[in-house]
Amino acid sequence: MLLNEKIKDAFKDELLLLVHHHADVDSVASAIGLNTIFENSTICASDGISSHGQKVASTVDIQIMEKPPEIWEGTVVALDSPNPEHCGPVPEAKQIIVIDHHTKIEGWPEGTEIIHQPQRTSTAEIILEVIKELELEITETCATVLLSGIYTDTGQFRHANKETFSAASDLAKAGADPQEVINILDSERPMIQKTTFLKAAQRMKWRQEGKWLIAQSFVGSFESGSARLMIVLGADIALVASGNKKGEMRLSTRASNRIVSEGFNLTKILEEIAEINGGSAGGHPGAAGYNGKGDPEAISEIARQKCVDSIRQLP
Ligand SMILES: [Mn+2]
Repeated sequence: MLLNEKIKDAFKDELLLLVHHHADVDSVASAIGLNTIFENSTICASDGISSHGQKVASTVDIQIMEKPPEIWEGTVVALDSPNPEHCGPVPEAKQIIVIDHHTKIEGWPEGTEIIHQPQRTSTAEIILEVIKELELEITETCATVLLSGIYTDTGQFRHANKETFSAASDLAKAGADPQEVINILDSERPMIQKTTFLKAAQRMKWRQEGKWLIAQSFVGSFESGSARLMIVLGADIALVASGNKKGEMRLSTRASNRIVSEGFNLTKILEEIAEINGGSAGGHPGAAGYNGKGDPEAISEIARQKCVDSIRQLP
């Protein structure tokens, strides 16, 4: 059972569904899934929604709050966000509930109820379980949106496990249409995204370390999509960094299934960067991100060196 009595009661209160910064499809889908079921809920995205997240949001008629209130007279539900920095500022509330599947959850205030299922391939799957346990009915829209969260977070089912397919099957039974999910998410990319991906490829440098290929590039936005595409091109590890004039930088990383299955873990590497440079890191062994301050090239280079060290320790 995922839910205790305290959590069940908290769901009866006014809900603020908080997605993480630059919210991805899984986070947005989890929020919309709950929003279709709980009338007394509001979705809040304090730092924007990714382009794919927006596509999913545009399939339903909802208002998304852009600035969280300082105090919320009810329950705050943080979705797909392993720490408060990822979705902050988090309002003061009667109860905070975190629902997440990232490897490591930390930094939440005392009294927070945490539903942590790192074996799950998406937060959307945990939302399905929560809805089932609360014995609420899943609408067709809810099912389709949750399926889009699973579809995206599993890299179109490439990282799926047995539980993923079982959840997807339940959603299909509840009326989710797989073709609709593909139509929503695989429509043509905006021009700015296409040109950014091509620039990422143009600026890419790669090196071989033993039997593994490490690629690095720099862009102004769309780091994670760029990193994912470098894996498609053949890299085993992709590091893509961006920075802004305020001195903030972001590093998005991806690793191939093959190197992850040998024990390589990007989250560990980015957590080491956070230890040296401050900022925050999080993710999964094959897909992780770092946000902090500093020179994107220098930080990316440190990460690359750490990847090399880690490769040398693989069996
Ligand atoms: Mn997720």
